[in-house]
Amino acid sequence: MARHLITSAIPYINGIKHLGNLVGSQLPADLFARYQRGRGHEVMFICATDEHGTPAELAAAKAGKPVAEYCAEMHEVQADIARRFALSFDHFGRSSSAHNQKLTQHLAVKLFENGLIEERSETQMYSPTDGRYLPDRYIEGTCPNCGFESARGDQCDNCTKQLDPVDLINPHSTISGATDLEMRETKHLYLLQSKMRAQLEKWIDTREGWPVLTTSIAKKWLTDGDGLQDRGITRDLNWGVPAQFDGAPWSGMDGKVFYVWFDAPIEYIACAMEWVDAGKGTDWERWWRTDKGAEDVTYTQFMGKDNVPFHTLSFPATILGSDEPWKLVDYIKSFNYLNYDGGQFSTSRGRGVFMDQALEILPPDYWRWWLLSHAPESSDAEFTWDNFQTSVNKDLADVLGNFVSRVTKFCRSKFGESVPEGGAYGEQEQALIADLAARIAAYQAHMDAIEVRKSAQELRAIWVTGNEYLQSAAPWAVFKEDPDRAAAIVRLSLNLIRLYALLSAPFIPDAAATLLAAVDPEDNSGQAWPTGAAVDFEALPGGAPFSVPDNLFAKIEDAQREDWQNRFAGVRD
Ligand code: B3M
Ligand code: ZN
Repeated sequence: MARHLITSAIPYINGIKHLGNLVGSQLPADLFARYQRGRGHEVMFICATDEHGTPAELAAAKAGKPVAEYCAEMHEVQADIARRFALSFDHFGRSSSAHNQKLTQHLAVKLFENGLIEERSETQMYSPTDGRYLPDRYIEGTCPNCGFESARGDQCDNCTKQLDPVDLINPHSTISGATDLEMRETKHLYLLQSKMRAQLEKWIDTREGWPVLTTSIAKKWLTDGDGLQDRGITRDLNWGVPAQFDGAPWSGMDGKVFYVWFDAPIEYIACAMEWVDAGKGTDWERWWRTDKGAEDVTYTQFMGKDNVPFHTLSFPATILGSDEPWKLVDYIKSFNYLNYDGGQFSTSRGRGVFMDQALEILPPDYWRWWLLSHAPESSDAEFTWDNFQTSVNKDLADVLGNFVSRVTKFCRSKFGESVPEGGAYGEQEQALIADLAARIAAYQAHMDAIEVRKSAQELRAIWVTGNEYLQSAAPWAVFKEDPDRAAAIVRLSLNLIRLYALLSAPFIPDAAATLLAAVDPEDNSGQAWPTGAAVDFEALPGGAPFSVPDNLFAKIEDAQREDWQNRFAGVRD
């Protein structure tokens, strides 16, 4: 039994994620976790909310709540939506946990001891009125480039020019509006990534079979002049992992916290400690410490392409630089962007469908199927309502749903609610079985390689194969002349439904559970993953009870599609 550690990029706490976020990390990670569990392997699947940094502080201020309270609430909201999307995390943690704070501080000390963190002085905007140094995003003023009056300290939203707060004309604090800002000298901690270039390059060069998208981004950052610069890892904020703490080998970092991207990936590890605290397991070290059993773990990360540099360079720099035996990632699966109906999804403008809204209009399996079968793997992909309607209606309703409904209803009307006995599988059945065996092997190979779209295509082909068989074997036509022959056809078809339930569960877990409960209510056949000789077409023996499941998938009507298209075109309130 193999052991798989699987992490999804941890979503920012501020707000509910849209479908583009979902398909770029959490959903394909869930697909892979469910598949590996289905294969009988041991899985630790981890995700969390990313709670620190300016965005969290700003969102809390906007909501009129203390930031800790805001984060606690939003964590519950995101956890609930994840559950409703059937995301099967073994634990959904919080980067603001005590474990993450402790581990982040511990790793920073290790890096310092290894000569990879140093203190540097710099000048920064200080606001006497607010009594604090202001991070770039807390300063606004007029853009020197285009004259836009609300340009941020780091960037002008009007002309997109990257800015430094000192470039702004008439800068003021966005907290108090104060204009009496002054430049003062302050200290920050820097991670000396430049010292680690050779080690990181060697590590990346020895990764085998990584997707081109992942390695090309990593390589670009390594070799481009400004790629692997030393990086300030502290910020002037209150909300975060304090940079000054008992046992810190530096002083003068009061009022500063670690940069959110420094502590966020460390939460992957801390989350496993939270998993122990939550009583879900006992031994996190055998997943994360190569000196405690994690050397035989396969660790796979899922993320959108914008997160790749942090996972191929920054986080490995932390891990390698600590010189402690932490498990490093074995495979990074990254995704391009999903666009929305002729433009981009936009959180700030509320454009597109967000996870909570999606579940208000349709069950999770509809979304899971469309998103995964259209995952933006080799290039960006686009969600359109037309395409969504077509693929739900064809793949789920016409192909899978219709097959199940025809087989179970026909059986009930002619043979009653038990698997028909009599007859034997003939040539046509043997041909189907051989065809399916090859397709199942192909499906598994794609799933093993985390080729999400190809897996979906093969699964769809497996469903289609059953439909075509049923159509040509036509038990309704032979029933009168040869009821035994009809019985064999229906028995095989019921077994196909069982097979589909097992194979489809990673994509559409709810529908799969409904199918399995319908055709094998007593779980006579076991639920082992159907592979090789275990692809059993007589697993449901003659005489076993079954029931006709409720209509699995409803078709999307044109009127619904138009209604939703209009509803989600505008701005979310
Ligand atoms: N929260 C960005 C994002 O959600 C960031 C990922 C952190 S992964 C350690 O896309
Ligand atoms: Zn501008």
